[in-house]
Amino acid sequence: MICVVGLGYIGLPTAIMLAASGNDVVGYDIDKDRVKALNEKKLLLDENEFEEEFNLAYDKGIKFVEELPTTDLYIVSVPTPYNHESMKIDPKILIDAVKNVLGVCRKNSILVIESTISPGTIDTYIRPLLGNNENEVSLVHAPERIIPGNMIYELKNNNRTIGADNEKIGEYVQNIYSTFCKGEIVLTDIRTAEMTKVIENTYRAINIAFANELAKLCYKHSMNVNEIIDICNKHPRVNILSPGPGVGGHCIAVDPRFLIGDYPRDTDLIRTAMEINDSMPEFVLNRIYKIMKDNNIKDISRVGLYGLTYKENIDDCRQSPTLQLLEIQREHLGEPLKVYDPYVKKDIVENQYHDFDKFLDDIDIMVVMVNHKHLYENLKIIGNKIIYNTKADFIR
Ligand code: SAJ
Repeated sequence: MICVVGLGYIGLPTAIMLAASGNDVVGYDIDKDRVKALNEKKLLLDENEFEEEFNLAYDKGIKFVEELPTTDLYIVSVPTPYNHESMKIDPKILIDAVKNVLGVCRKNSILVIESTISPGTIDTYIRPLLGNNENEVSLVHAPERIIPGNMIYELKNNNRTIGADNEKIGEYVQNIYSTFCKGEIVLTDIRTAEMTKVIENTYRAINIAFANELAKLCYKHSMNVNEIIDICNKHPRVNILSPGPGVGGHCIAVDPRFLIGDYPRDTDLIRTAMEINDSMPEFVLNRIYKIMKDNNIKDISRVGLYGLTYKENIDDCRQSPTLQLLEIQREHLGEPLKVYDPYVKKDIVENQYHDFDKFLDDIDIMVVMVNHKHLYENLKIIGNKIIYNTKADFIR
């Protein structure tokens, strides 16, 4: 029986896919409300194909429990935040989860860590928990690559990496994942697996930073950055990403900082890239002030931010550029801007609207922070608002 520890953005779909593919799965989470909701068949995740897989997993007998069960295979997928000062991983949640597993697991158990962890985390923080390892527990690192908004498809089709201390254990875990993953599952050592995951996201962060620096340069010198990028990308070996109002989420915004924290003297490019991405919310705020001045609008409460999530067509707001911008505005003692996001049903900031019409009535300038499909489905009601689209870099 496989126990998936942590039923969040990654653990829950992973548990569902394992069960839907015929594995005997028990899902455990420290949040008893979450476990209760899952036992009441509440989906908790709004992703394509998730409902079908969830129902199939249910039919095949997946269980959700409030007490950590005794078994011999655990997949741990819990948050691994970073410490803002040291820029190093904060492994506390992961350490607590592993300690709980070690308190109940059988002899010769396998403990797979899916959480994104900085290189050396398992050696530094997890291996010492095994002590002299009389229980002969095997550690494995199996980072995931799924992208919110396309999780089920990517869980089935993405290539994966399994880091293990020996080939036999690696092959065993590879076979488990291959029950639902049709991509190539590469076996390597644990430290290499830790490194590859963080480097993949760092590669993306650097490329986003390049697009963002181009956006700032083109704005300053009155050129159209999106037209330039579109033309450049017609080159067979050029693929410039899209500029935006900043970088959110708990991955691209976080993982590169693990490398900066661990290798401060060897990560100049990475540090500069993160500084560029981190500078974008303030860049947007300054452009808002300029637009207000150009249109003789003195009242900041006439400005509304469309989009609170960290990217399109999902409900995840973690570290979103809008939250970063509102924080800057707060630090400058500025009045909080109005905000509307069709995907965010709960109040998470001041001045948050849940009615698009009312939001539009109360503003003169709409700043598009996230290009949700909802926006393009409702263009007709926007009327003659001044629009600053931070992702398409146009102002109307
Ligand atoms: N963004 C841009 N411009 C772009 C692409 C993204 O500004 O061209 C912004 C987005 O708006 C968002 C942020 O970057 O605020 C991150 O979005 P994302 O779609 O790039 O990434 P995530 O965080 O949703 O998912 C990433 C993926 N990693 C890579 O693509 C290398 C995913 O495969 C990982 O599984 C995930 O991180 C993770 O959990 O590590």
